[in-house]
Amino acid sequence: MEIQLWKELLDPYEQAVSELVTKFRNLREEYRRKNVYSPIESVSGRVKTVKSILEKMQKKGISFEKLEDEVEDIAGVRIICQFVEDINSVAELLEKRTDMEIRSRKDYLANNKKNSGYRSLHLIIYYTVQTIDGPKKLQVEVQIRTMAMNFWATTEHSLQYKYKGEIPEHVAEKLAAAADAIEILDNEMSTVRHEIMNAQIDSQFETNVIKDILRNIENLYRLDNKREVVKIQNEFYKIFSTHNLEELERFRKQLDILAEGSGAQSIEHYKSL
Ligand code: 0O2
Repeated sequence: MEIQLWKELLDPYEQAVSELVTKFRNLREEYRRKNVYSPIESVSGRVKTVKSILEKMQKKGISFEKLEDEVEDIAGVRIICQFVEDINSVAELLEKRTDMEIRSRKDYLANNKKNSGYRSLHLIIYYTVQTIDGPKKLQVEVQIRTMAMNFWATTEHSLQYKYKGEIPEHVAEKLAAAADAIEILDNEMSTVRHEIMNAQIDSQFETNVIKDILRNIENLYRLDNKREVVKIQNEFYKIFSTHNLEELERFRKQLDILAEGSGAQSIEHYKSL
């Protein structure tokens, strides 16, 4: 048998995880910039440890020749959502992308939760990384779940480790009860989903409006009568303290017109070129 070069094998998977985490985080930022609710709350990723790969190969009787085909989660990316409904939205987003292809889907949601109580949606995707030796097509497991599901899975995973996969009956019962409670919690949260979504969109909108106002004030300060700009800034602080979003938006529009008239916006434009 030839020597297994683990680093060489795993490096492209590290690259895939790093690229995918960045891409999914960028999606979340794009939603936020556009004041649209993001179904993605947070993203993380990991490459399976050699110990964990070897254990899986042993458990499932997988040979080294079949390792990359049959261990589907050498690279893993986890997308956390706020609400159960967001999970399918994220899956649809992935289905539409041209830089990945969904190979298979494991739905452990709703009525399909595992006996342990585990709930999550897994998409096994093909993703190609460009290496100095050319393109390499890899499998990546994308786990999509809510924050509550993630809390349960992370805790249960630690217990699996502690008890080496043999969780005692009385602990397993507690975990099963906690899994049921988490399902109820997720369903309860779904009933106030629209209210929470609207509150978050408003908050993000306010953040973006304030960012615009401060950028314009800074640009005007570089160009205009400094005393006038200090007055504008004071006016902004006054409106800000009222927490009136409509007033803040009106102020932003006025400042936009002023900044455009004095060429302050173009400073930003040239700076970004
Ligand atoms: P790690 O440390 O995350 O890499 P199986 O044969 O059931 O073990 P299979 O067929 O390879 O798993 O695929 P499956 O069911 O999609 O599981 C892959 C991963 O999903 C697991 O990886 C876990 O991360 C997660 N998972 C699946 N079932 C459970 C569960 O009951 N509890 C928790 N906490 N996580 C689960 P690994 O290799 O187990 O671990």
